Amino acid sequence: MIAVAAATAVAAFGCRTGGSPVTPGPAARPAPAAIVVISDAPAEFMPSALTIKAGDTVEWRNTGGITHSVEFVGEAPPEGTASSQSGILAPNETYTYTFKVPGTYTYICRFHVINGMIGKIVVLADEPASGTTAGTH
Ligand SMILES: [Cu+2]
Repeated sequence: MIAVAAATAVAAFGCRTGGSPVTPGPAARPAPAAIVVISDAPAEFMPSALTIKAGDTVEWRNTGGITHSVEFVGEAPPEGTASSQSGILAPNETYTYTFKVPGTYTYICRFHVINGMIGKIVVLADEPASGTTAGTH
């Protein structure tokens, strides 16, 4: 029964013809798979640790009243070194980055790293949902 249901779900999900478009809006910018909220008091990323899949886009939103930044450190940054740094993020500004390479990426806010303003993005390989490796961790 479970196998039949899963197969049906995959078939339905995989069929994109004949239905009405589900994704409105401009296609120029991919919709973020996750949002990290940046706050002032305390200065932090929320959530500070995030797990996504390769190909997912993360959006950081500076909801505070002071400037912050998102800058990858440590391990090799994801593709596009130049664009993997947000630069100065003024209040209400956002920064988005699409992670294409699996790995664990640590980032900081240059202004508040001394206060522990550090975040982590874990990018998992975008495997097909076959379930063959499920339950290994
Ligand atoms: Cu900051």
